[in-house]
Amino acid sequence: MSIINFLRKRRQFRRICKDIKKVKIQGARNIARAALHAYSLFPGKRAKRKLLSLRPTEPMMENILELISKNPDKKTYNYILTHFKDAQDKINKNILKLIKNNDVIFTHCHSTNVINALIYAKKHSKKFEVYNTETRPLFQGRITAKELKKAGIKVTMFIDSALGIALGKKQGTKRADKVFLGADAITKKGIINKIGSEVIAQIAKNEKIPVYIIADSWKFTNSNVPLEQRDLNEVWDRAPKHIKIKNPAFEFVQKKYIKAVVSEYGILSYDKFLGKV
Ligand code: RUB
Repeated sequence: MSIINFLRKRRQFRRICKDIKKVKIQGARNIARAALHAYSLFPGKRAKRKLLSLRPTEPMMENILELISKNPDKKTYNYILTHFKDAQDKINKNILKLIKNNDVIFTHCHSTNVINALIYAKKHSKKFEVYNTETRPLFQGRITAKELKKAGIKVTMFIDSALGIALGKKQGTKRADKVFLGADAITKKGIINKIGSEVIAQIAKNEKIPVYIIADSWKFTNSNVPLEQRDLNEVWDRAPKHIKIKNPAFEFVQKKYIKAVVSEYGILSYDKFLGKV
């Protein structure tokens, strides 16, 4: 490799790492895909360790880095990319069966698996609207709202603490018919997703609104998944000293709150999904 080529690749690798760390590249699938590309620039243990250190709650990234590090060739690289596409295509078709005309779908944060499926449903003439939450402190909900709006889907964004209003029929809003959440990790006992997801699932259960997890099955892991704690400055930049701040990025949603997992395997109850992975 020429020195110019080496420097160019190093710059690219560092840029991807920075963007993943800063959540400019966000969501399990986008992170895994970017990590795959970064790894292919400098295949090896060091690159793998570095990438895995960036977002600790990302088993999909771990799964694909495991795959590519065992067979660091073009064939495996393409196999992984094809999987992402095929899984999403199947998820999209399953979502089409789930959405009824005039549904109000509630979603949280920004999930590529969820958004692509909603856009597919819209393109296939489903009439529905979306309620979403802004998702403090990094406002990924704004990305969701913008992408849905661009696709011609009616979207209403709520502040996070208005969850109860967005889900139940209160203060002039309709009742949500379904909750669609993405997942960073799927485990035997439940899923891990953006902070707020557990409260959403609990309110939905009280309101008898079904919660669906829309996710590629490669997010499944048998390992213990650490829950990422993020920089306190994201919550309050230059906060006065001696104020303790917490910034948990993710939380666990027990499987008892989940009506079904919508993956490339179909729309399956949690336990049936586990039987497939
Ligand atoms: C994103 C988030 C998403 C899942 C699934 O969190 O919680 O719901 O990652 O996303 P963050 P996808 O913004 O902190 O990465 O469907 O894109 O894999």
